[in-house]
Amino acid sequence: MKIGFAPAGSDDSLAGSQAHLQLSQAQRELTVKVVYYGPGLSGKTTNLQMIHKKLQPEVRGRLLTVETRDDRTLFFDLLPVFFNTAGGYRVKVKLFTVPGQIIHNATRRVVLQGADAVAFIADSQRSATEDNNTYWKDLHEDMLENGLDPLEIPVVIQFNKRDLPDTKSEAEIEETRRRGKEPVISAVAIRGEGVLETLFAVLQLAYHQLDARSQLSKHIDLDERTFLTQIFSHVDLAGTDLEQKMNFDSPDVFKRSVGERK
Ligand SMILES: Nc1nc2c(ncn2[C@@H]2O[C@H](COP(=O)(O)OP(=O)(O)O)[C@@H](O)[C@H]2O)c(=O)[nH]1
Ligand SMILES: [Mg+2]
Repeated sequence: MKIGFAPAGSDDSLAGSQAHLQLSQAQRELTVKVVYYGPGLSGKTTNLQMIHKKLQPEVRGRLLTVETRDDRTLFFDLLPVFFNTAGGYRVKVKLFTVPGQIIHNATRRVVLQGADAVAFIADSQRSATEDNNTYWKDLHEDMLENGLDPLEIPVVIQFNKRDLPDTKSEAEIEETRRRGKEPVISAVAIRGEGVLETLFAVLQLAYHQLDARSQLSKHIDLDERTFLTQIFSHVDLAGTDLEQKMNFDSPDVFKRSVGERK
């Protein structure tokens, strides 16, 4: 399968040496790509479905998802999120999932192409430990295959399915958190728990990655706070930790808000 990610190597792209930087000055458009990666059935599609449900229609596109009869996603899912900056740039955040159930699948690899950040969705059940480890290894291999530097592309780890019996203990998850550099988030995606927290963490790291690469704050006057606020002011945050974290009281936050599509 071919997926048409336009390379940003054209003359009008800033710092366009990296093929996965999608900042076009001519089109005044920035594309941020986040990939939800992980073993089959870990809950990647469920994460995107929950995000879609909680996003206001004016910033979200259609969630494209293709499922087979046995309820496993056959192809990738795509959820586009849009907003416009005060400086007239259109920002597109594209959330992709990989098809997980086919080992060493070429499609899975292609979907990772051009990723700015990755949310690794692990299944907390003990029976899934081996699968998680295999896919964690595959993630790094797939990154290298796509010319992505695993040391550079930020990853957030979500331990999903915390509601099920015989899952990793909190102490074990804490141990993972302590040992690695990646943020680790516990989730029950079917209930929406931890889903927006994971999205927030991965978008924050995606911003850092893009800013380090192309100085977004300087070139398109898009700072981290505005980037995150533009998205999360259009998300139903009720009952999440993000309610406290995001402070939308400041009026200048809304001055920048355009929030309309096209
Ligand atoms: N118990 C439980 N089931 C979940 C959770 N998240 C997803 N599932 C279920 O796990 C199955 C696979 O989820 P899906 O999102 O399709 O996984 P994907 O293959 O990674 O896209 C589905 O039946 C989901 O309803 C969760 O937090 N708890
Ligand atoms: Mg799926």
